[in-house]
Amino acid sequence: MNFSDTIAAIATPYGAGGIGVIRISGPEARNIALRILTPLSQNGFRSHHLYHGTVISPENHQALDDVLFTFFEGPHSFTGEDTLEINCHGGPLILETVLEAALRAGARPAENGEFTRRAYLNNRLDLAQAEAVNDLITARTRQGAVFALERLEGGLSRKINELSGDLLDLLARIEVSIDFSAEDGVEEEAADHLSEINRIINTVDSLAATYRQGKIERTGFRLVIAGRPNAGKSSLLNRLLGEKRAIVASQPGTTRDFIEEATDIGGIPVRLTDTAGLRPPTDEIEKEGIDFLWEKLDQADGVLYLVDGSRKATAEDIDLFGRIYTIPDKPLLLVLNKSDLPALMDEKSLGPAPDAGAFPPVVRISAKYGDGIENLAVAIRRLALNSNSGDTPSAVIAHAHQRASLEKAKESLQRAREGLSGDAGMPPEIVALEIREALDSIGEITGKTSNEEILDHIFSRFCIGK
Ligand SMILES: Nc1nc2c(ncn2[C@@H]2O[C@H](COP(=O)(O)OP(=O)(O)OP(=O)(O)O)[C@@H](O)[C@H]2O)c(=O)[nH]1
Ligand SMILES: [Mg+2]
Repeated sequence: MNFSDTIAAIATPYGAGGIGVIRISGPEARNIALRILTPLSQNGFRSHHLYHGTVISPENHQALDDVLFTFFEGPHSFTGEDTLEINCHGGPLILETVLEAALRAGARPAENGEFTRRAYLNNRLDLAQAEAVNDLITARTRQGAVFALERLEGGLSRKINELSGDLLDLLARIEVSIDFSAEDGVEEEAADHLSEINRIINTVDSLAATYRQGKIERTGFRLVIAGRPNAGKSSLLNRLLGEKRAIVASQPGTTRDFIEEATDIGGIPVRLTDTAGLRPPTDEIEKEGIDFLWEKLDQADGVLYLVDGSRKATAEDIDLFGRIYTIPDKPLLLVLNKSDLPALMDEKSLGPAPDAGAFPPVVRISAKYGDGIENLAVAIRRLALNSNSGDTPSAVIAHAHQRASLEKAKESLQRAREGLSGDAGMPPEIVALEIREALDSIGEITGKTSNEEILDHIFSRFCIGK
């Protein structure tokens, strides 16, 4: 792709709106402005000033729209290039017409994310910030938007740069010790290096661990509600959504298909799935529904197992709970429903936990009357974030490739640590090499060491006009 020509795109979503924005960026932006705009004041236009004017056809000067426009002279613009923004009337036809005029006047259509990519190439943003632009646009909850804004403002980049700085310091010290290895104090020095590298590994680790929260804030937590027929699963779905979405009936086996809805629970975007009650199926439709459940459980990020606490536990209850409990790596919440009725079972009725220490958290609710729903929201949030406190860390990563880079850095650092401990008989030159590799891996997050392919992949997720 050529990044030195001039690009244009409609920057607002398709459809009718109060205003729609055309963005033009590149060396020809000023000339294009002169060709397609006639400001109502005749003394030209200054950078960063809003003007009222008319868009005209570059060939026959026919008026196309009455607009407000701003010219941003590079490098003081989002992209770092000369940029023109035209606020048109927000009709799709008008916007297409004005865009075509800009194209005929010397621009070419922008690719997805190309404005942001140019901002990155012109050092207006680093890669972590550029990705945060998209995360902010696509944020689904306030907390997700807060994290994205924090990354956009450089929170993650500062953390990464701090880490790189610490690694560079350590590298310098190790390289000095290579030159003066025969002198005294070598052992204390080695111990210092070792404790420093341990500290850095811990920092890398805790940053990598924020991925779960970052990803959930970005893409949502898939929570499946499972349980025996009549436990109140559909009642709970309706309660959590705040609307009557699923049929509730006293007849067991009411829900046969699965029902999926997205909602915000405790600041987390949650995709809830209500499923058919688990029991030996009575017909083919019910069998299909129950097969779906196992498929949905497979894809889920977590499971809410709901039981009717006003009934005595049966062998079936114990068996089913055991089956769900033993699915590996599937965070589980046990919810006892119908707390408005006398309790005839508790979590102990569901059999001894295979590993008593790790029994899932238990919440009592009444899906029908709403008791305990706030506690349940807190428990769902903790389950999603996999933390007991539900605290929010300062810098959060949100993309798999960011985590992969941190993991790679950690592996290099672990090898360097082995070398530093002296057991591996690794020469200090190799230790230094491993630290350099870790630096490269960490640099991928801010784009210091990224290649074209990674950049193509990242920016292709953006919309056109951003
Ligand atoms: N007293 C009381 N009844 C409840 C509560 N939650 C649900 N019920 C009742 O339990 C019955 C079953 O509720 P559903 O929500 O349809 O149960 P389900 O788990 O979706 O059932 P299936 O779709 O058949 O698997 C209905 O009569 C509900 O009114 C509750 O908290 N208290
Ligand atoms: Mg149901």
